[in-house]
Amino acid sequence: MSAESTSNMELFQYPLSLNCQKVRIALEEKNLDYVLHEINPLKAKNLDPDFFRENSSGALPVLKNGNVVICESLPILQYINGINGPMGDDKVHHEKVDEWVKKVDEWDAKTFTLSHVSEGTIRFFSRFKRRVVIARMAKNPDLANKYHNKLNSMHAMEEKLKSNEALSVNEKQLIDLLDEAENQLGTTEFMAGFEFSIADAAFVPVLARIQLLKLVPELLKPRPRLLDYFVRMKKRPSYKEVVQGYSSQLKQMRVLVPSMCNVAVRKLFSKY
Ligand SMILES: N[C@@H](CCC(=O)N[C@@H](CS)C(=O)NCC(=O)O)C(=O)O
Repeated sequence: MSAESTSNMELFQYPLSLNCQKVRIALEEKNLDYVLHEINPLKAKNLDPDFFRENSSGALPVLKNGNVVICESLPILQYINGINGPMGDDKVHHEKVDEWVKKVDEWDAKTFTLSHVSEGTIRFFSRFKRRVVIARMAKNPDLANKYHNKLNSMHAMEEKLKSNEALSVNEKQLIDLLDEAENQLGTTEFMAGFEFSIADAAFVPVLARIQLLKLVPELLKPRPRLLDYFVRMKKRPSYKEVVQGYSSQLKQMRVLVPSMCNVAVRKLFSKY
């Protein structure tokens, strides 16, 4: 049993982010209390100096619990799992949980998602974001190095999206994950045993992303056990709470359109 107090738990996240969904599903499944703070990366809120100072990759999610600050979804998932004992108790294979969450983490969800978004949309947001970083760099000389690194990583992502080789490695990694999951579901109901665990919390948003990108016929239909698993997962309150509101392109537009308008106006008036 962890003696960790969870009364001050705060999650900095963005609801459309796959990595944030993993962590939120784990929090919901564990029935933990937490306060949500929405940081919209499309509007470059993750680059605001106060947030960026504590998390210089600017990436979401970030979990705070008192003095504990954890960036990156994998260590956050592991931390949540440790609170009051791991999910699934003796009904899950804990080594398998560990292996699986790492394997899902190794697959770059951001690259996969962006490779299915139109070049025009990516250009619209990334040009804006670049200008925000440059403006912030000038206004916050103490963070100049960190903003400079962020510019480099944004550039690296743009290059990665142009590389057919990088994209096919990313796709192959996903196919391997799906094949392994299909195989696993031949012996257990969940990804690492007979109960829901963080292995499932990490994986369910991957399936939701496949659905969002309309790739079910290609990626899930040939894997019937996975399809059935996804139907079962969608019935869970955690899915309904965290993912359902953002599970179709139409639903996402409710969130994306206001962000696009905000960015368009700020570009028009050079408000970075
Ligand atoms: N490895 C990180 C990846 C986090 C990540 O890429 N987050 C995206 C959203 S899914 C993000 O914050 N993007 C905004 C940015 O990097 O500026 C994790 O697992 O937490």
